[in-house]
This record gives sequence, structure tokens and C-alpha cells, in this order.
Amino acid sequence: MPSIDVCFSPELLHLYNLTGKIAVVVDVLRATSSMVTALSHGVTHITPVSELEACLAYREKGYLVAAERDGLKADGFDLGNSPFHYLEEDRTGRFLAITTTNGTKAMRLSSSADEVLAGAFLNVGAVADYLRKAGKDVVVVCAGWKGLFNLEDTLFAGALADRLQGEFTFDHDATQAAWHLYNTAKEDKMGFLANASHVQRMKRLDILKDTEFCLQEDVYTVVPVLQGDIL
Ligand code: 3SL
Repeated sequence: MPSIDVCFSPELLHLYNLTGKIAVVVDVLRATSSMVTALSHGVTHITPVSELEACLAYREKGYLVAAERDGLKADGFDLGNSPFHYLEEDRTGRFLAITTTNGTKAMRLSSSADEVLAGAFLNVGAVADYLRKAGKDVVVVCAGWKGLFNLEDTLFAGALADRLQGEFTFDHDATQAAWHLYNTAKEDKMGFLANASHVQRMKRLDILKDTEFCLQEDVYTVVPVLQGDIL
């Protein structure tokens, strides 16, 4: 039986061997949720980029360029990092380059895996279906916040484990911890996360509606897979 493991921060990735495995990168608030939403609403390709300057350079190729640092849209970019950018305006057929504080970096740092997927609550069921069919060992890579653990990505890891229970082994303590937390939180994720550091940050920035949106399960069926530089 394949296993599902959880890496709580990109800073811990040096302790994991991703070779031969599928990495599911998650940044629930909000990078991977925005990516899943964008691809579900007409954006054709997404290029995750680590640095601001490299991301901005994609504008010359006709891309929409999106950037977030510390929760805010970075100066000079078309978009920040809200899923509502793709719900409130038609982006059909656009190519997007995006850089965010943690999510796009986590994706880049996971590139030694056989496959890199973008996971979010919004597509958790579709990701679980993909992993069942692939039948390979999985590591959920939580983007966290500047190297630190966060609750929301851990809850996603637990939700994914929950969907795969009985078909994947949970022999790592990280998986068991994430699964227990998710089962404690699942009836009221928003309440459970009320004091989480990034939820507090989003409250201060008056973008709590993004949190509510990103905590919904199974809204979309798209499974973004990194192929070269592109999702
Ligand atoms: O850290 C990230 O990559 C972002 O998703 C953070 S934010 O939700 O856009 O503030």
C-alpha cells in the first residue's frame, strides 16, 4: 500500500526524499487556492515563480503577472493573490505568472518529486482521486509561513489523508497529527482557525472573505500538475 506523509514546512524538505513520490504542495491561504480557482475559471497556464523581478518579466510575453508579499499585492503587478481575481473578472485564455511569499517557493522546492501537484480544500477530492489512480507514495508539502508551521495547510494534509484512509498507510507521525487535527476541526474549520496567525493577518487586511472561500471543500475538479515550469 502506498503511504502519505506530511512535511510541515519547506524548511524541513531536506529531511524528505521526494524521488519516486508525488508532492502535493498546499498553501490554503491563498496561493494554491488561487491557482486552482484561476485554472477553473479560464486561465490557461500558470507559471509559479519564486522572485518578484523574474515574475514581472513575464509581462513582456503577454502574461498577467500576479504577486503577493506579506498578504498584500506587490507594487507594479496586475494582480495580488486572491481567488476573487478570477471570479470577478473574465481571465479566459490568459497565461498567468505568479509569485507569493510561501506557496510558489514551496512548489519550486518540491521539484525533485516525480510529480508536483497543487492542492487546496477547493480541489481536495479531485487530488485524492488522482493519487488513488497514481498509486505512488505521497508527501504533502505545507507552504507554512516563512519557514514556520501553520494550521491551515496542516488541516488540508489531514483532509487529504482522511479521503485516502484505508488506501494509503499513515505510518508517519506527521500524517497522524494532521489527520487528528482535521477531524477535530472539520465541522467548523473557520472557528478552529479563528486565532491562526495568517487568519489574524487576513483579518487585519480585511480579506476574511478569502479565508471563507478557500476553506470550502470540493468546489473544483481541476488538478494542477507542474510540467516543467507550468501548471
Ligand atoms: O504565502 C503565500 O504564498 C500566500 O499565499 C500568502 S497570502 O495569503 O497571499 O497572504
